[in-house]
Amino acid sequence: MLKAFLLFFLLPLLHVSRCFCHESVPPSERDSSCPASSRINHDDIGENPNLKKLESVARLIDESQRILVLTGAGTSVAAGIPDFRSPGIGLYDNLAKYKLPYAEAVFDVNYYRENPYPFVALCRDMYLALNKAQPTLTHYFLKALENHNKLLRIYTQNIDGLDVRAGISPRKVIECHGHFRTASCSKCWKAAPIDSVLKAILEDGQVPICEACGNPVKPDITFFGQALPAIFSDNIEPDTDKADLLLVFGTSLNVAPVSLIPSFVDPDIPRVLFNRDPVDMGNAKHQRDFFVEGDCDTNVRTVVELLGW
Ligand code: CNA
Repeated sequence: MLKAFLLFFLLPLLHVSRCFCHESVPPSERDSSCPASSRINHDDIGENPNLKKLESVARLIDESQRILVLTGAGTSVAAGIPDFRSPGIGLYDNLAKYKLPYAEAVFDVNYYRENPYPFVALCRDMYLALNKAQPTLTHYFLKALENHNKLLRIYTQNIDGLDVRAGISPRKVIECHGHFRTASCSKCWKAAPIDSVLKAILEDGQVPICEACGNPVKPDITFFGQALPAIFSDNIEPDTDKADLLLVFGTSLNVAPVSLIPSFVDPDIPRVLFNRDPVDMGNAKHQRDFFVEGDCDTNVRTVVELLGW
């Protein structure tokens, strides 16, 4: 009920602020009585500073059947796609040439209707990078979760389509912030043919215009101020109710309503954050949180070796 209430009010994409570590691992979770750890080859794993914690994580994965996954831009950084908020290298620190009133304006639907040129210019660079990118080790790990019948669903904030390109079934992936496969008007929401929209943006450097109302058209990636795709609200409540483990990868959890997903799972469900930075997952009632610091691919490699997959 609370989830439905929050989702109703937070359905439009919103920016929120977070920057703090939430970790509470009871001592019982910190030992290494992991069934998978009997298969460890320490020579292969090397000196991962998170090894003890990862043994507990591998045990949780081994024991779970309905793993819910939440991914963000950090999952695809190793594929050559910059994230938004990493200082210096993230997209938001490299937008000066567009003279935006604030960084997020480039993805704001109201701003786009008034001034579509910054997004159109950015889209050309972004789309080329997305097209060249190949799935990362973390994407293939998620595919392995599906192969082992452990994957309930992936909620991704990414718009790069790399989950499906890693071979994960589309029905297992919810693209919370949309994708580049379709397009529509930013005002009347009439669908427009994606091929001509991409041609206008990528080849001609032009703003695609809606034939019905004359406003700028854009690919169906979700902008701030826009509702999330219905597939998100249709599935989030049953999925968070069913989950027996939550894995979160490479996100600053700064964008609502996706940032609420970790607080939607029951407090007794373990939550694992794989991220370079500490991030608050919300809901202090959770007693079984793990923060695995560092690059997700590095830590996922260790988990895979611990699991013997
Ligand atoms: P963000 O706010 O840029 O946060 C990324 C987080 O990932 C940060 O906390 C980083 O420290 C962390 N990180 C970076 N690299 C790694 C790594 N290799 N391993 C582990 N952690 C890492 O991005 P969010 O995803 O939180 O923000 C949501 C936005 C980003 C969504 O609306 C996306 O559409 C948007 N986005 C998507 C892509 C993509 O599709 N690949 C790229 C850039 C931004």
